[in-house]
Amino acid sequence: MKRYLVILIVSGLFFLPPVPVEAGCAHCEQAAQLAAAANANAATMPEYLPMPSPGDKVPIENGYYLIYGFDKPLKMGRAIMKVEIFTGEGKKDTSLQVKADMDMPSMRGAHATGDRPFQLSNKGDYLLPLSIVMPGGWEIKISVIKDGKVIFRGRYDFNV
Ligand SMILES: [Cu+2]
Repeated sequence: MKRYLVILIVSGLFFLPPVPVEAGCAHCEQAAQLAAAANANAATMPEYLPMPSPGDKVPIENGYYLIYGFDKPLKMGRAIMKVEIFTGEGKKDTSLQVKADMDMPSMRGAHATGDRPFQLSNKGDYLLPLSIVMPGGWEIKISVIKDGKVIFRGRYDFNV
């Protein structure tokens, strides 16, 4: 009789409802996953160093440099960005590819253009039309590509 009692009590323990361990925290889990993904992205994201002012020489590599500028002061509306690339001897190199990605850091993604290629002009300038649709802080991130490899990354931040 006593033995049955013990068995009853012990087996009863197994039927206790399990303690709800962090039940209903699917949301926390999702937030943690998103944060982890963002951090992983940031870690693999290439760095764009701030460039000297428009009109100044920006060193690239092996003596190469670029000079960038705009067809007019940047304000709301359209403008054309110009990039010239020079060899160490000061000759224009028109064999490269230049791309730019533009966005407003304060509302990242809202006006992001993605990487867009500059077009080479007759004068050997790399040109890209820009569209500034909102007052505030903007960034332009440019990449110079040689034989399919990025050899330079730089950024220009401005306010309108
Ligand atoms: Cu905006």
